[in-house]
Formats: sequence, structure tokens, C-alpha cells
Amino acid sequence: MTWNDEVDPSALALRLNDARRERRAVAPLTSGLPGLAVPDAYTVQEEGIRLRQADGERVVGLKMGLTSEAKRRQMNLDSPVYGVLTDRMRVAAGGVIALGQAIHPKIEPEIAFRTSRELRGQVTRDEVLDACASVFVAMEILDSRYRDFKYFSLPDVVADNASSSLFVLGEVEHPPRAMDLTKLEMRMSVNGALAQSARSDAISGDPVVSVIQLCELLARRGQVLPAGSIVLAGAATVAHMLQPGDRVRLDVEGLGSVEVSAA
Ligand code: 0L1
Repeated sequence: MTWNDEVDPSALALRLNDARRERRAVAPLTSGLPGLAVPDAYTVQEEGIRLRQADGERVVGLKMGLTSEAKRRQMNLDSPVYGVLTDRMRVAAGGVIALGQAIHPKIEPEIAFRTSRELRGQVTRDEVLDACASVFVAMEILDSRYRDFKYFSLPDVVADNASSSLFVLGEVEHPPRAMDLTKLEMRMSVNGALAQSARSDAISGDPVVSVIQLCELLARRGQVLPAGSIVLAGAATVAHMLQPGDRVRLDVEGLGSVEVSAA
């Protein structure tokens, strides 16, 4: 579609930004704009990030979404997407998520990277490993700004910053070549009981492939993955809906653990 005065990306971004700030679920954008395409949706996402930057937030990295087959099937959405992480979205390891400040939050087990060099366009697995200073355990809290999770389409998710809300990072960072990143057992427990488990190759077949895909998606927008970025490689399983009192812990073989609570 082409933008006109009625379909203005800034206005759509403002609608989603207000929904986030006011913790109010809104109708998917495509319910009024069925022609909204994924590239247009990334324009809305970028406008939304500009609003957050104008409010003092600093971009610290990117997240991949819809990386596991389990998640794609659950959401009935078929390709990976990315969103942007800001400093204000970070929760300290062991910290508390205030559920009253969210709409319908859910949490997912992830693996994260920290880049030490810029990555641009088509990159190889070796180039990603060379450009990443470290790999570590992470969880992402999603909080789609749309009513009912199941009615939205890919452009809706993209425009809504891939549902990203908060993230928590493990405190111990490891060199990315120190282990086989495709074979790590990941176990997420809630209040001591196992809630989700998977092997790390559930993330796009290999979490490093997720970073390769991120670079390709960014290149389509004429963008690069900057040095010093945190990259959440995407979830290995479906998400757990957070309830007050939940204590969520993720253990990843070889990478350690991280915990967060919900109140
Ligand atoms: O991180 C993700 O998988 C993005 C997908 C968002 C859909 C959802 O809100 O669960």
C-alpha cells in the first residue's frame, strides 16, 4: 500500500505507543487497514522507536521473533521478524516485573549475543561468531498491544515492535565459540516446576542463524547490526503467561541461569 494522509505511519505508531503507555489493548492495525504490508509495518515500528527515543530511551539492541516452529504454529504466523530493544526495557537479573504495568505479559526462554563489531547484509556463521564478543542466557517478556493474541497478522506484530516489552539477561557472558550453540538444553521453570523445555536448535535451527537472518532483514531496510548491540536470538518454545507471584527461572546448559519474578 502507499501511505496517504489517512494512513500515516506516525499516527499508527502513536496509536500503538499510547496503547503501551496506557496499558490498553487496541484492535490490530490490519482490522482497519487490510492492505498493510510488512515493509510499511517496519516503517510504523521505526516511527514507534523514534517516539521512545524522543522520550529519552536509548536503543541497546534488537530481538528476533517467531524463530521457533512451535511459536509460529501457535501464532499461525510464518516468518521471523525483528524488533528493537531499548535501555528502559531491561529488567535486572533477579528483578521483579510489575504486572500492573503490562497488558497481558508472557515470558519466553532465549539465548542472547553481544556484538563487538558491526554486521551488515549477507553474513556467514563464522562472521557472526567473529563479530560476537559473548553469548548468554536471556528471557524476553512479550506484551502485545493488541486485543487477543490470536487475531493479528505478521504486519501487526512487526508494527508493534514484535510484541517486545521487557528483557532480562544472565550475568555471566561466555565466548560464543566455547560450545556447540545448537545443542544446549534449555529448561524454563515457573515456581520450581518445569514449564517449557527445548534444545537450542529450536531457535531457527541454530541461534547463530537467527543473527544471520536478522542481518538480512535489516539489510532490506538499508540498516546494519551495530557493534555493541544486544541481540535476543528468539524464543526456543512457546511463551508462558505471567501470573502474580510467578518466579521464573531459565537454565541453559553451558550458559548458566537467570531468574525474574512477577508481582
Ligand atoms: O518474539 C516473538 O516471537 C514475536 C512474536 C509476537 C507474537 C506474540 O505476541 O506472541
